[in-house]
Amino acid sequence: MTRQPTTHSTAATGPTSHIRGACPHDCPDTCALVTTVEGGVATKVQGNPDHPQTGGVLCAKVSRYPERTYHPERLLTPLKRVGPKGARQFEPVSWDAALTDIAARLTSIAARNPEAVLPYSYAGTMGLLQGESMDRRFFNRLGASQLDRTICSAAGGEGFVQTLGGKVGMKVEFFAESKLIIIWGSNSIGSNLHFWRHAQQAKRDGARLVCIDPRKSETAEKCHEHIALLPGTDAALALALMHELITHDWLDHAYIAQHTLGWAELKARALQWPPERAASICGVPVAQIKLLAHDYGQCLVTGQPAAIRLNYGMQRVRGGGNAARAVACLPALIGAWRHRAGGVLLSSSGMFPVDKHALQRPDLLALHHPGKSPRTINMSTIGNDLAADSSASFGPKIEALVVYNSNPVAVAPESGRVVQGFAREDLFTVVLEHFQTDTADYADYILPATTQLEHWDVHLSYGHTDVLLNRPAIAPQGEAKPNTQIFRELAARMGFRDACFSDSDETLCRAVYGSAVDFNGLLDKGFATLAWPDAPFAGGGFPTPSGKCEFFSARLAAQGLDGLPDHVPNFEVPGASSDYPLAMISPPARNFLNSTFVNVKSLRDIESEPVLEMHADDAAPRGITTGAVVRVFNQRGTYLVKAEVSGRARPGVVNGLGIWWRKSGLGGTNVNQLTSQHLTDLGRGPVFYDCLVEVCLAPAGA
Ligand SMILES: Nc1nc2c(c(=O)[nH]1)N[C@H]1C(S)=C(S)[C@@H](COP(=O)(O)OP(=O)(O)OC[C@H]3O[C@@H](n4cnc5c(=O)[nH]c(N)nc54)[C@H](O)[C@@H]3O)O[C@H]1N2
Ligand SMILES: Nc1nc2c(c(=O)[nH]1)N[C@H]1C(S)=C(S)[C@@H](COP(=O)(O)OP(=O)(O)OC[C@H]3O[C@@H](n4cnc5c(=O)[nH]c(N)nc54)[C@H](O)[C@@H]3O)O[C@H]1N2
Ligand SMILES: [Mo]
Repeated sequence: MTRQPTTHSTAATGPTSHIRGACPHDCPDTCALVTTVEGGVATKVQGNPDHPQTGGVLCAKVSRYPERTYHPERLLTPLKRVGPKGARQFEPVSWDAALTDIAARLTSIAARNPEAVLPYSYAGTMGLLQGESMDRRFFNRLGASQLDRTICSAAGGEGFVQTLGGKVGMKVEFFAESKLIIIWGSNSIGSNLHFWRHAQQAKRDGARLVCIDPRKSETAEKCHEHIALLPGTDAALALALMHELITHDWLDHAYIAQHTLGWAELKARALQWPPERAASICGVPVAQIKLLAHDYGQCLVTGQPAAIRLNYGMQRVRGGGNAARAVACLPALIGAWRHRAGGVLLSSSGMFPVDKHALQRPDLLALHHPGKSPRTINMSTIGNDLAADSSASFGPKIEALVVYNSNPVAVAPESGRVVQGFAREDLFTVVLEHFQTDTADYADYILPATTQLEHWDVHLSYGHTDVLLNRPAIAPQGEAKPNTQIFRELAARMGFRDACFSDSDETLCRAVYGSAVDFNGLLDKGFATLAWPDAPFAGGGFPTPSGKCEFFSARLAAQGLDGLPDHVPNFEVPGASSDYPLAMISPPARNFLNSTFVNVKSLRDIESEPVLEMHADDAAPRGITTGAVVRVFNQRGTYLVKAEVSGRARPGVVNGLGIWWRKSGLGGTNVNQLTSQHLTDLGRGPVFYDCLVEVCLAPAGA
């Protein structure tokens, strides 16, 4: 936690101002920022002390914002490729030349079939303007392929939609009043710092904290109990907890009868999961499962609130959707929802009344391409999809990619395949970026984008219930432009005449929430709190079709899927006979945000270099010691990295902390060289943590 923001060294003179903004990063905390501007230069970025969710405190990463913004490697002009694909040979060109050529190329591809053009974006900025407005309008108007944005939260999100009816749950501030907090699949200290403050408050007031995570993370070591289960076994654990609640009758029968659906079926399923069965699958002691069930059940007996902070770490495996479903059922069993400090929170994003239609204008598609419904490409299988030829089932070969707010060459699974796709000489690739990322290396054109300090935006949060506004604090650096402006200008050059392409950023800001949020209040204060009830499901009222917590999902059953949650084993389950006996997970390094900040020196200095954490039991027989360069490999590829023999790893599981840029790795690859393009049981998400590998000492000089 950093209270003292770094000061940018540029000598600045002139008037000083303090500009209110919002952190743009893909993180549940969505902090309110105050940027100090001296003589036109941003010298400090601090947490807004007036915003209760931020409490004046930022993480180490975002307090380095000036360092990132004024980084000597910031892209400041449009660049055009002049060498072979991926050779990193570019020359500066004018905006006019770049946009004119890009428009001509896209127009000629779209004239044959607009679905040959694919946008590729994720949450490099979570801003609703810079990530979900003009860009979406542009591709809807063009009739381009749609992108299924699954890379992060699709499986868990779908699990919650099927069970609770949406990405809804407890208000984060009430965790401070809980008496039992289960932190499930999350390293909160690293990735959800402002939640951790509430957990600390609860701990001081006598709450018990339990962490469920294969890795002994910074968070796990500060909880009273750490359940270090094998990756992908969370549903088995949740079902065994249900088994114990049932057999001890730690059940809120009235809540179950009134506010749930499918109890008899769920009960029969859970009774197949005695703790002994789960313990052998999860690789944890039976006693630990019984103790957790006891603690959870006692909250019902004593009338104390029990809360679960689920995060996305546990859904990046084949059965991730089912696991999220199983966990989402637990609070109803003990009536935890009756308390405002009880229940579960995975994501609060479903609580925000964003007017997506006004922002994205899907009607442009119907207007300009009547009767057409473009195919959808899953961003998590981009490696395979870039290799696919035209066919009746796939549609046209992908001929053009427009990438923004994402770094797929580093973050998408099976990056060997992703690189092959991006290296296609016949693929026309445009990348909107701040930096020359691994993805930008493969571009035909790189267009310099503004950062959060340089543009307008409006935000939701997936960890709290406040809307935030971001005002620009400084002028755009070099010739950088906001994504909104780049798509506006591209639309004009493509001859798109629809009036919505002239909307200013301020008009877009007002459109995000329409009349649901008082925009003048937002301009005034920088944030606004949603009217979400304190104990939203105390009396039922879940946003499911039945209005109940759906243990049994008729919607899933109608798709031919299991209507009940179950343990779905990983695609890659470790076994003694396997060529690849170790499970690898790749959770984020604390001082990076996915692959963002990897090039910010002060943060990279803290992380030092890519490492693979290994338990001594796995390292010793392989002759591996801390600092040794090891080869991590499987049928998909090889990753060279330094080993760290560490108590953070459990036996049988290695932790390859991410997400480094490939070019900063020893052998020019990163962990995603090893991950697969398989998809989750629900939501079509990636399975980054469902991955077997072998590790050996690398030959000297490797
Ligand atoms: N500092 C930092 N903060 C971040 C991010 C970052 O990269 N760095 N990323 C942001 C993003 S994009 C997201 S989606 C959010 C969400 O955050 P998450 O993606 O949930 O990331 P973590 O909090 O690291 O939690 C993942 C935890 O799950 C554990 N885990 C792995 N496999 C399993 C499993 O099978 N079961 C269980 N129970 N646990 C498992 C990992 O060891 C890790 O500690 O965080 C955001 N915040
Ligand atoms: N092995 C492994 N892989 C993973 C994960 C994992 O845990 N393990 N986590 C996955 C998860 S949860 C996620 S969310 C994805 C994240 O993957 P991405 O969404 O691709 O996130 P980043 O790697 O942070 O890349 C975001 C890029 O957007 C750029 N950017 C930021 N703001 C702007 C802007 O305003 N305009 C433009 N044009 N560009 C901007 C940044 O410079 C950065 O390069 O990675 C996934 N990949
Ligand atoms: Mo994510």
